[in-house]
Amino acid sequence: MMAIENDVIIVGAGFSGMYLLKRLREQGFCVRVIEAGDDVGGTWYWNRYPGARCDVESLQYGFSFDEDLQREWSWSERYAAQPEILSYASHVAERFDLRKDISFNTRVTKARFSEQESCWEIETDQGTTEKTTYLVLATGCLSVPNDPKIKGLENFHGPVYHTGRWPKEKVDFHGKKVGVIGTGSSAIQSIPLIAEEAEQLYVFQRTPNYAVPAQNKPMDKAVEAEVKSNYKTLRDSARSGFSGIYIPFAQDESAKAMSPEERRKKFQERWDYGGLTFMMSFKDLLLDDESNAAAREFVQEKIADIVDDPETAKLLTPNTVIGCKRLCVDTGYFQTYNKPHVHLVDIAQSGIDEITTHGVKAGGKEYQLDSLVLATGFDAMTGAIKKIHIEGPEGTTIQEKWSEGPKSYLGISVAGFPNMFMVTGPGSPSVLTNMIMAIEHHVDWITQCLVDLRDRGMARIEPEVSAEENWVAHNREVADSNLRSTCSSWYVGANIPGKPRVFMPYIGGFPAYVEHCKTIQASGYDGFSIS
Ligand code: NA7
Repeated sequence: MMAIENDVIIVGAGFSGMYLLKRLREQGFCVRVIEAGDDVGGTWYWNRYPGARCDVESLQYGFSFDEDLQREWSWSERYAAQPEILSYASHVAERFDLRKDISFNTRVTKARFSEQESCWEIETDQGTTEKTTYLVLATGCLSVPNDPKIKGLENFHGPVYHTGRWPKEKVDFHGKKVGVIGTGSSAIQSIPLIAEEAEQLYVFQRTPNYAVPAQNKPMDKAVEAEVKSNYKTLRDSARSGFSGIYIPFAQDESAKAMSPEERRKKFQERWDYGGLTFMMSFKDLLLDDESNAAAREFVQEKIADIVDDPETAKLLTPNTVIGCKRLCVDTGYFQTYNKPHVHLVDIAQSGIDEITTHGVKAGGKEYQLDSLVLATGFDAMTGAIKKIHIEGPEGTTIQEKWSEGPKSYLGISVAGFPNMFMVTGPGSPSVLTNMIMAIEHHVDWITQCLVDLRDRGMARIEPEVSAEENWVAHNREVADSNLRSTCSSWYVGANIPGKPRVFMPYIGGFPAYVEHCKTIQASGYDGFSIS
């Protein structure tokens, strides 16, 4: 019988896997990370499309776990772009000597729990097999690209790029007729830059999205120095914020409590400030449709002001709840449609007819193209986990367990899958927060859990079915009271044909969630069975 070589195998070397490796290693665990890419960085490794940028401010996005690390690193912009974040990931890997424990270019294909040996048997696409006591899925929330099933796609004569799987080498669109399919965040970030190069750009839009300006700018050195003189204050404020983000404005009023003029003034202030804080203009924008309507009308008017052609402006204007689909943050997106070589093609009614060898056919008309960009998003939150054949001791797979939507306890663990943890899994605040805050919290919780088990001479932990059911019910209850659960977004799996519609992230707020996890840990793992 093969020995159990590892205490912990971590799948994924994005920010979750990297920090987890560091924490567990310093606690004396034998840890191996398995990563499909050829280097660290996760989301920021794969999403190299032009304009890819974080929509959380740089000073809040970096790791907080090491005082020297957060002081020594300098971000060049208010919102960091992908290349800089990837350099940061590389810097972290070097600083903590992480790469030596990471197997790159290796994808985990199968994980089976052996009851007999009480361990996970891991198989990879490189033909390797390893055993581990604990398995941690640090596979990311947006890591499996959604490849749309469009008739004829395989016949297209030119290169086809997916934003979530962008090549490392620079893609040059100069002199090219380019088609972009999709108008979500990735499209909204990339279109202005693709338009700078392309000879002609055709954007195929099924659903328009709201976007607010990032108001990105070079890092204000005075602000940076002030933050670094007392980083803890910023981090503490971020952790106490609903989304794990520090917002420099009070948000204690209802939009309905103000006159339309006062409301506009406040929206305008937030618009000028930039970024996702727009949705925090008032406390009830995602709780009350009337308040939400005030916010969306403001943005609708902005689109009409920015876009010269009234017909194009109308097509670009959503009329749904703002913030229901994740709000996009842009730099010059709507302005790009004022360029004569940028064309919006409305495919809302009947989608794309087919992709031909030389273009895209929609509404009976063929658009001749040299290159195609699929900005069609991800199989979010559950995609990467369900891609691995994960089999619990009873032979049940995660695919079967989650056939009606994900079920978890705290978004960290799953009943029927002992000694398996997820970082920012479905059922945790994850994508509704500053991911770094959520990752650090989960990693610290999981590390403490493994240390506690070791101290107690235990080696098996699994949530009880009743605790999981209660957590799932609580998730549903908070989601039902929030406007965010009311539309066809990737939060509910609506972007993937056939995916069960369940609001996947926990929307009760980051501080409440952290408190909950803390109580459970302090109680000796209430809701978990330990042996
Ligand atoms: P999104 O937000 O899921 O956007 C994907 C876009 O692609 C969206 O406009 C979709 O239209 C469109 N889409 C998807 N499939 C098709 C097909 N088959 N035909 C036409 N159009 C299609 O993904 P992003 O990568 O932009 O952003 C994901 C997150 O990453 C984002 O929220 C940030 O958190 C970062 P639809 O709306 O479904 O009609």
